[in-house]
This record gives sequence, C-alpha cells and structure tokens, in this order.
Amino acid sequence: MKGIFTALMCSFDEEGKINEKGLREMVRNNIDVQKVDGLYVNGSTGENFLISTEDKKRIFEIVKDEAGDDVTLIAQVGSLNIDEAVDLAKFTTDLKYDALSAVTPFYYKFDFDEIKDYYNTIMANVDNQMIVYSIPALTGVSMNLEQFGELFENEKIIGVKFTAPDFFLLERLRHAYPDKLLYSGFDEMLLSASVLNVDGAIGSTFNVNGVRARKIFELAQAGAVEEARAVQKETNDLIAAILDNGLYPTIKEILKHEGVDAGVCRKPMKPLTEAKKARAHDIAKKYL
Ligand code: HMN
Repeated sequence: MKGIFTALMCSFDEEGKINEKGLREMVRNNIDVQKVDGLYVNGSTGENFLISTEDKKRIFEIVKDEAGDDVTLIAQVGSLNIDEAVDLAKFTTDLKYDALSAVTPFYYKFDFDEIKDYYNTIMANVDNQMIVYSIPALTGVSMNLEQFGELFENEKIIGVKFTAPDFFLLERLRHAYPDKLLYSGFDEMLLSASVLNVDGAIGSTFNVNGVRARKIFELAQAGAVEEARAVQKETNDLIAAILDNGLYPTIKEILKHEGVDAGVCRKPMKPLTEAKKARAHDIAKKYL
C-alpha cells in the first residue's frame, strides 16, 4: 500500500461517454511508462462527482480488467448518497480492489459524529480497508488530530490521503499515528510531505510526471534533500504551467501529446481553446 499512486483520469468523448480504449491506454501508460505503484480510481481527477453510478462501476471494472494485479488499486467510493457509497464499496471489494477511499461528506455542514458514522457505516458493510480522503479546500471539511484519531479507532480505517498544505498537522499525525498510512495529496508539495515521512503520495500530475514524483519521494527518504529539491523544482515548473493553463484538460492534452487517447473532460468543465491546446503541447515539449 506504500508508494506513488496516480489519481487516474478517465477518457471521455465529446458527448461525455466513457472512451474505453482511451481509459485502457491511460491505465497502461501509468503502469508501463510512469511506472507508478498504484492507481487511485474515481477520485476528483477521475471527474467522479460528474458521472453516474453506472459509469463509476464501468470505470472500476475496466481499470481492474486492464491493470489486473500489476499495481495496487484504490477505489474512491465516497458519495453524498451513503447508499451509493456502500454499493460502490461492495462492488469494488467484490472486484478485488486492494483498498477503498472515501471523500469526507461535503456540501451540508455535517458535524464530526456524522462524518464518523459515514465512514463506519461504509466499512461495516465490507471486508476491506479504508483510506480517508481529506481535501478541505474542495470540501470545506477540516478535521483535527483528535478527530483523525477517532476515525482511526476503526481498525479498517488504515490511513488518510492528506490533501492540505498544513504541515504542522501532517507532522502531528505522523507522530501520533505511526502505524497508519499517510499519503501526500498535493504534488507540488511532495518533497515537504516526504521529509515528514509520509508513506506515499496520490496525485493527478503523476499521469504525466510519475517518474519524477518517485525520484522526489525516494531521494527524500534517502535523505538526499538537495537532489530531491532539484527534481521538485523541475516538477513545479511543469505543475505551475499546467495549473495556469487549466489542470485536468491540460493533463489530458499532454497525454495526447504522448500518444495516449485521453479524450476530453466532462461538462461543466469547458474544453481547451485552440490556443490553450497549443500551449499544452508546448508544455509537454518543454517540461517532460
Ligand atoms: C484525486 O482525488 O483525484 C486526487 O488524489 C486529487 C489530488 O490530490 C490532486 N488534487 C486535486 O486535483 C484537487 C492533486 O494531485 C493536484 O491536482 C495537484 O497537486 C495540482 O495542484
């Protein structure tokens, strides 16, 4: 369960339908070219919150079929509809996904007891393990050290994908829960998280920059911080350019530049203009 995990994208056609061939190519690119340890499926990067339950299930099936046992697979099953979350948790457990993850319930201002009940309800229904997906900037849900500890009391909750720039809390978590798995969620801050001894990282840009991400992680683990810093600098030149041009559509366009049929993003995300498409290809040439 440790290492570098790509937050997998899905290839959609112009009508928003799954492009199965493209999705399979994206899976293979991550395994064969980016050489990541695992895939995080149907997360934010997978446009999970824009698609139907049926499409989520189809994506889980295609990815498992293509990846087989080549890499570790984590299924993001979180949903505001707890019945859907449980259904997807059962579905992916049956498909033999190695672990589940669920975003903290968002939109309504749930209190912590409600959040805890959400995780315990999902896990009571399956024989699997759970990684909490914490991303306060998008969900508005922040948890403190003690609250993470309360979630971790459930032994099936084995860790957290920590997508926040709060290195004070990350250090406290590392110290307080040495046996739980901590994953860095912001690729541009991978080095900072790695020196705090996280167990791995889950990121969108690893779809195109997985090899550098591994270098940063492994150099930091080996104490070679100066060299890791140089690779993080190269990485951040790439990420800054991607963010400036539009995160998910630009990663897809870069993948197309690399010969991967990555398709387009689903509405309401807008397609890249011709100028931005050209810029994405320039980014690929300059920074990959
Ligand atoms: C997911 O759920 O798809 C990812 O794990 C999310 C991941 O943490 C990414 N966050 C978002 O896209 C909001 C990062 O990889 C992020 O895209 C990257 O650090 C650039 O900011």
